Amino acid sequence: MTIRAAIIMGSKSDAEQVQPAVDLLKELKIGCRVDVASAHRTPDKVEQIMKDAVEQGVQVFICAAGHAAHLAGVVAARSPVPVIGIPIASSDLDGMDSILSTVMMPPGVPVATMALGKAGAKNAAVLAAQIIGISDASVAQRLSDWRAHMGDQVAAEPTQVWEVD
Ligand code: RP5
Repeated sequence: MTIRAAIIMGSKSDAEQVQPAVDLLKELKIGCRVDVASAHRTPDKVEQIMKDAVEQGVQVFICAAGHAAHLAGVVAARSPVPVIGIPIASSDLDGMDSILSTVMMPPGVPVATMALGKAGAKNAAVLAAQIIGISDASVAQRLSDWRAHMGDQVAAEPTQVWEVD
């Protein structure tokens, strides 16, 4: 399978929060690599992963990190392809630090910042699929089917009624 997306997380401890992105990319049959590397603790590893992933032809990076989360920004500084950031709540500030670190990029170096944690991870996979789907009709179709199914599930929820005296 061709590698189309690259997920990098700042620590193995982020894995549970990132899992929805992994699951959805698999469900949509999008080839992906997943690495653990820290912008602060292993900057050389981050750079090597980036180089390898770009050579492999990835079309989007998904970067998840907590605390002063610079991973997505560091990748965006050099990436020729779009970077999606997932802030992770892993510090005493409950993720406000990682949200601000990920979203407040300076002009010219964008990071498409998702919601915090698992919801953000799922949305990162959806956005990645939309990006890849621009040039791959089969991915676009699978995403469209997935979204329709998601809508059907919500639409099928019945009305709940209860009476009070
Ligand atoms: C961040 O620090 C990581 O992304 C993680 O969210 C947090 C804690 O990392 P560990 O100390 O669990 O490795 O860089």
